[in-house]
Amino acid sequence: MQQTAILREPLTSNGYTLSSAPNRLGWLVPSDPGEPMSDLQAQFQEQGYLWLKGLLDRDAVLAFRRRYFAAFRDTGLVRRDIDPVEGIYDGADENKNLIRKLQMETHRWAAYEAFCLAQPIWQFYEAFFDGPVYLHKRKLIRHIRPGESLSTGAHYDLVYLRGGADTVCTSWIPIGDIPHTMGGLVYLENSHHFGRRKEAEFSALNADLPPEERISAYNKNMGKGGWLTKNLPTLADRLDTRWLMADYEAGDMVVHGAYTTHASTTNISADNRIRLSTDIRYQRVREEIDVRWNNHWSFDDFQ
Ligand SMILES: O=C(O)CCC(=O)C(=O)O
Repeated sequence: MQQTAILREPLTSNGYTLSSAPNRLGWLVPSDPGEPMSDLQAQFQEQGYLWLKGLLDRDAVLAFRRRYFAAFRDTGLVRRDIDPVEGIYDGADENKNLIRKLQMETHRWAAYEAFCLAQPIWQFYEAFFDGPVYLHKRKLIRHIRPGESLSTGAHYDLVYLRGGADTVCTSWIPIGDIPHTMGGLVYLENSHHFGRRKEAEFSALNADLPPEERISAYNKNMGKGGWLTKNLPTLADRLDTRWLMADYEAGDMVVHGAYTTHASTTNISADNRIRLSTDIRYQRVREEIDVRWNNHWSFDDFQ
């Protein structure tokens, strides 16, 4: 039986309020990374995602959170009088230029590279893919302020990675605890089937476009920014399914497939905490790699 999600405040995304009816909102199913790999693979095939609890060393994740926010201490992003690991939003006098500059730098830190290449991550993928793996160079760290009006719209990742294998997986890693009120990812239940159908439709529509356009998330047949929609409640109604939320903890890692639809909600942290997360992509090294992801993220790249 589906349980009603009891929320203190409804979740919103880009101005839309998610229904908390039990057939529209639910919880992500956690997985134990210690389970046999064949079970995890079967679960991934069935769900389109794996929420691996405690795969990573919690202290190492929190140390990275501290390091990240410490770098922003002179920008007005975080409160200076509190341990940066807390990531408490200041916002009184934000130096937006300096924040942008530091964002470019943090994406290029060797320490960030090392974080993304932590042994539990690549070893998980080697077992999951049953062979040597590749980490895409283009990786994203996102800090989301409380109340920030723009959330990630509903999309599946293949739209941005069509130049490579559709077996590519995303690791979404909370850097710090991210309870559902803090705007972490929500997943549309069973949407990996929908994603495949949708991509077949896009392929047919894109067939006559020049090759570069055909694989672009921004061509004339796609929604703005490659998103399917910003209207999460209507999408769930249309597919008669649920958005699945979670109380993520530092040490967790979610793996989602290239067709699994996901989005984010507004960070409504009661104590003004900034959501920090990274999303990075792993795949089999032997399979086709989308060359457009062969460089570090920057503000003016394609996404
Ligand atoms: O963290 C977000 O808001 C978006 C992340 C995302 O779209 C992804 O992990 O693929």
